[in-house]
Amino acid sequence: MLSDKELKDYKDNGFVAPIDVLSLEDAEEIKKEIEHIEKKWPDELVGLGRNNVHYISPVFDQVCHHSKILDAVESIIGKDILVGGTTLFIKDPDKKGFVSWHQDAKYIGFEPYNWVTAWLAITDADEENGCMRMWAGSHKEKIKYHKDTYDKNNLLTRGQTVQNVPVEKTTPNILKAGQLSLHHPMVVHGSGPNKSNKRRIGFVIQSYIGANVNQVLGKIFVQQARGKDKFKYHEHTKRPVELMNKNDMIFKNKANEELSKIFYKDAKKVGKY
Ligand SMILES: O=C(O)CCC(=O)C(=O)O
Repeated sequence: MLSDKELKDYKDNGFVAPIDVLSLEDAEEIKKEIEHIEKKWPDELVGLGRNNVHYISPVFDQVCHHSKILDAVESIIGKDILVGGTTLFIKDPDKKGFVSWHQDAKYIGFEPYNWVTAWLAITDADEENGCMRMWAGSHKEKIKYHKDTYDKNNLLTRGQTVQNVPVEKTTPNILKAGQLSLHHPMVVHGSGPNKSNKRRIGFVIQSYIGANVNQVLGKIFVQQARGKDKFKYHEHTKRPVELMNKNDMIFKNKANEELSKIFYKDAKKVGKY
């Protein structure tokens, strides 16, 4: 479970980090799984496909159900925990990918806000390679206006951007491979481009939701991670037992089509993710 100090950090700042979860070796295994999928199925993790890799890979599935992560998550949202989706945020060194300032609650559609986003570092994440930066305390304010920019290097779906963020007041979320951060639905955060010569990889459970959380913009599929689901708002799905099983791949695509409808609800155009 999170310590009192960690819980206070989360409540005061809207995020808590670093939390030790995996060994370096475990993180390296996950990186190898990504490289293996990319080599054998080059289209699988591209665009919309970066979402919900836990449906087609037991390695990622096990991360979502990892007891250390769930203990920390339980401290925040309680014991009835569902996995509501995952996303791989990969920044290659030769690309200009960045993530604009945003609040997850603005576009994800989970209500009430009894949910938390878990960002697991598969490689080290630091200021040079474009770790997240968090605007501490911004989760206590309202949902802010986001301008849809559709910048081609923005890793967010529609380039949704909060303007006038006091960057000098933001905190870098520096993590070693295997460490986790948890952030609040309302905290403003973003990340700059990768200026190093290595990949920066984050596997993001986006998000862990309490069983009492509905999806108000569309449909999602969930897995029971802990406790019970007495609300039954969502369709439950099974866990993968082998990598890239055909039926699991079809299911992942179907789930991602539904996710796309949520991400682009009322958007003027559809971006590449
Ligand atoms: O990986 C990043 O740099 C940003 C990820 C993000 O915005 C999120 O996990 O909510």
